[in-house]
Amino acid sequence: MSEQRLQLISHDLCPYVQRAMITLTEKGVGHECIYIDLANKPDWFRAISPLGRVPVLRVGDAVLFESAVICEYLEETTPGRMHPEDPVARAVHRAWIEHASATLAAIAGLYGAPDAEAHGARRRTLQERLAWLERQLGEGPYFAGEPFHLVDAAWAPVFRYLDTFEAIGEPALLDGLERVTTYRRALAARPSVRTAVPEGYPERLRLFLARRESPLGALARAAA
Ligand SMILES: N[C@@H](CCC(=O)N[C@@H](CS)C(=O)NCC(=O)O)C(=O)O
Repeated sequence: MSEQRLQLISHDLCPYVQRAMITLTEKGVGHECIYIDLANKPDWFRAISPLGRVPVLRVGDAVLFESAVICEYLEETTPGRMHPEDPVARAVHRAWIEHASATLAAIAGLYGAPDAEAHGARRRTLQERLAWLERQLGEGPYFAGEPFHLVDAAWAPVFRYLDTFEAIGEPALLDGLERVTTYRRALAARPSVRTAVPEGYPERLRLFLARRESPLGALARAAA
């Protein structure tokens, strides 16, 4: 167990921060959480963050950045395995964490789509990513059955976006994807997932979307 003081530098809407939060909660690791405004990054943050992005985990004097690196560090240094023992299975999980990141990029593409045509094309890209997940998933409830793994912490924030998209009127994205639908439900019920975002998250996300000049932005404004 790490003896050093852990400080997580966060942003209230960041899906990559959620991965670290979920991992910290699953492993019961004490930490301090500091939220920053990414539109107005504090000088102290610029001074320690080479990429200027959250999450950052401070471990004593060391600065860790990139959510995958942070989660792997926590995996290695704290009790409770969240990666499979088998090296091939572990590599498969890491690959699907990458796919979750590509899916988050597709989500950002969707809410940033400048017009209806781009919106349609980007919806299809996102649905293709999710269809790949459908083919990969087993009986559930999680990615690899009953145990909750790091790969599950990586996918949970994907579905949190879909909750808000659907609440503001975007048509469902998971039609016909039964395993993904079951997975989404199981993740939403997990306590570590529920507590990975601050109070008022759905409305904060709606306001973030409402500032986008995009079809999803228009839906978010209309849902006020
Ligand atoms: N690959 C990174 C992505 C992190 C990321 O994109 N963070 C965003 C917020 S969700 C950020 O800090 N953006 C600020 C910026 O790029 O200036 C990770 O996995 O940690």
